Amino acid sequence: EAECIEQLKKTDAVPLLMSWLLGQESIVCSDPTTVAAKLRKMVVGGAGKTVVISDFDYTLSRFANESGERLSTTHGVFDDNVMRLKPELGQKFVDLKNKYYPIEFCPKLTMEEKIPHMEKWWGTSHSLIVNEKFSKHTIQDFVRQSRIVFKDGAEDFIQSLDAHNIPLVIFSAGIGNIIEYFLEQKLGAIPRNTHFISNMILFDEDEKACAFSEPLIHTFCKNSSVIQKEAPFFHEINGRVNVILLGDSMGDIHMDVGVERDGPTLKVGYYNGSLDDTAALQHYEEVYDIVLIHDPTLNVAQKIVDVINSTH
Ligand code: MG7
Ligand code: MG
Repeated sequence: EAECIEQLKKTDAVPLLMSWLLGQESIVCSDPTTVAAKLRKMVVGGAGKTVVISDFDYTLSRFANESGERLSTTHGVFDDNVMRLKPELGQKFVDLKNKYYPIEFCPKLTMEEKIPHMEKWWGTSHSLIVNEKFSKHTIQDFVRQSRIVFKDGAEDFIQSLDAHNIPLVIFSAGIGNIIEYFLEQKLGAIPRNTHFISNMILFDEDEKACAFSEPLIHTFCKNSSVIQKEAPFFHEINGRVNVILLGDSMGDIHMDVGVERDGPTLKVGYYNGSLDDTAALQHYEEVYDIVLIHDPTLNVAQKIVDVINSTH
C-alpha cells in the first residue's frame, strides 16, 4: 500500500502537465489518454529509466528567425560559407538543395520513391566536401559564422539532462561534426550525456576532410538499420526503457527502433509546415503524440523532463 501511495504522489504531476498541454493553442495532442498513460509510466520509472533521442536540424535548432527567414541546417553551413568564399562551388551546393529539397517533402511521392534521390543528394554533397578537402579548422570557422541557432531553452535542456544523468542521443541525418562544433562553441564542451548517431566527416592526418562515415544516414533511414550496436554509449542506454523522442520530420518517428525494450516512446513533433496544409498537419497528429506548431522553444520537452525529475 505504501508503494501504491508513493506511486500516486509521483503521478500527481501528470494531470497538471496534461491540462497545461491541452490548454495551449499551438499544441495538438490528439490522444490525451495515451499520452497521459505514457507520462505516468515515465514518471514512475524516473530519470534512471529515461533516454532522450532527438533529431538536431529544426528540432534542437530553430527553423526560422523572428522575421520568418529560414535558418540553416548542418549541411546548409556549407551552402552559405562556400557561397561566400568560392561562389562556383557554393552554387553547386545550392543547386543540389533546390533540386532535392522539393523531392524530400513532395507529398505525391512515396518514401521508396524518394530514397534514391536522397542517396544521390547526400552522396553528391558529401563528395563535394571531401573533394575540396576542407580542413577541420575551416569547418569550425564555418560553424562559427553559420546561421544555425539553438531553439530557446535548448542549452538549458541539454544541460539539465546531463545534470540528471539522462542520456541524450542526437540522431541526425545532418553532419555530426557540425553539431559537435556547434555544441562546443555554445556550451564550452560536449556534455558527458550527449551521444551522436550521424554522418561524420573523417579527417586525414593533416586534419583535412577525406571521407564520410558509413552507413550513410539520410532522412528516410533514421532507424535501427544505421545504428551500430557496438556504439560505445550503448551500455549507457541499456535498460532505459522509456524514450522521449523529439523530431520535426516524418523520417524521425522511428529513431527509437533498435533500442531493445518494452517501455513507451513519447513522440514530440515540431510542425514547421504551412498551417493551410491541413493534410500534412493531420499526418503529424497521427504519428506524433504531441505536435508543436511553429514552436521555437524546448519548453514542452523541458516540462516533461522536469516532471520526471521532480518526483524522484
Ligand atoms: N540536407 C541534406 N543535405 C543537404 C545539403 O547538401 N544542403 C542543405 N542545405 N541541406 C541538406 O538534417 C537533415 C536535413 O538536411 C537537409 C544533403 C535535408 O533537408 C534534411 O532534411
Ligand atoms: Mg530535422
